[in-house]
Amino acid sequence: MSELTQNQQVQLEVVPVAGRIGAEVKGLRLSGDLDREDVEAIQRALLQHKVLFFRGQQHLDDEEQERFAKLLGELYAHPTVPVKEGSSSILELNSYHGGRANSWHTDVTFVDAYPKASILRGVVIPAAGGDTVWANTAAAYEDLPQELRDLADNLRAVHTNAYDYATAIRKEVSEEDAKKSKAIFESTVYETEHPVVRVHPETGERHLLLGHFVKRFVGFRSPDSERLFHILQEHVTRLENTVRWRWAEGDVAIWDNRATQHYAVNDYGQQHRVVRRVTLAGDVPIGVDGRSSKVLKPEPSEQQQ
Ligand SMILES: O=C(O)CCC(=O)C(=O)O
Ligand SMILES: [Fe+2]
Repeated sequence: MSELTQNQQVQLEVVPVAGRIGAEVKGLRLSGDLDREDVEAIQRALLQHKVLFFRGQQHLDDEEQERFAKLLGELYAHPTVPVKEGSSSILELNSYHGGRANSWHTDVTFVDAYPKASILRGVVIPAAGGDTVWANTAAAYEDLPQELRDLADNLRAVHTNAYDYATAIRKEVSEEDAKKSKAIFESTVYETEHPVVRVHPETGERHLLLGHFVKRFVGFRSPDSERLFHILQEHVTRLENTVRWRWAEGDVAIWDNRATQHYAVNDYGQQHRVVRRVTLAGDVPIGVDGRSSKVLKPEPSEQQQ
């Protein structure tokens, strides 16, 4: 280790998992005590690969996960879903309580400064199933024909947490639990207008900013909005742009939430699955034309109450 820390830049062992997104980082024990050089190396690898995977981090508990996360940024608590008891920012997704995120999304895009990254730890993992898939939203933009890129560059979309709930009904979750989760998730309704193409504040890459919180495109009738949404969103989720992770307990995944969407595959029936997430504060997106995102709801007067 001493040899490594003398180098200006620590070289991590980073092994790509798929062709366009995702890499496994080997031989690193995550903790709140990592050297600055290791933290910087993680940050560089994250910008390059967009999702990083770390096996064998069983030594982490909630507190140590938060301590590690703080090395990468400022902790961010979800605007409506309460944090896990006894923690300052852990969000638990438990399959016994309806925590099944099987729909493509970028986290919390219904607010303006949505999180820049999430750090997810596998706590209880089914023997088979329950993988998570991530998609590279810069590769999706690059894949578009020039004419569609030009169209997307000029589009703005309204994102909300009060989205079409019918599409999210899951047969493993009782109607009562589903209603309860929905009431909590939407306890304050947020709406934010974002550029459809976000310029990444660190890499300068252009990314499609879509996912399931999108309600409509500004200036479009809803049938046109829906059709156009599917055309663009399908470019994001093309298998060529994705990486799929087979979890083991103790694995940690970190994703750049400005550069990806993700989907938790709901193929494990009644089995137990628990993952815990810590999220890092992000900044307000800027589009290709230099315009920022804009909050529509809650209106400024409501926010003060
Ligand atoms: O359950 C998972 O694997 C991912 C859930 C999710 O969407 C998240 O943690 O943000
Ligand atoms: Fe998510």
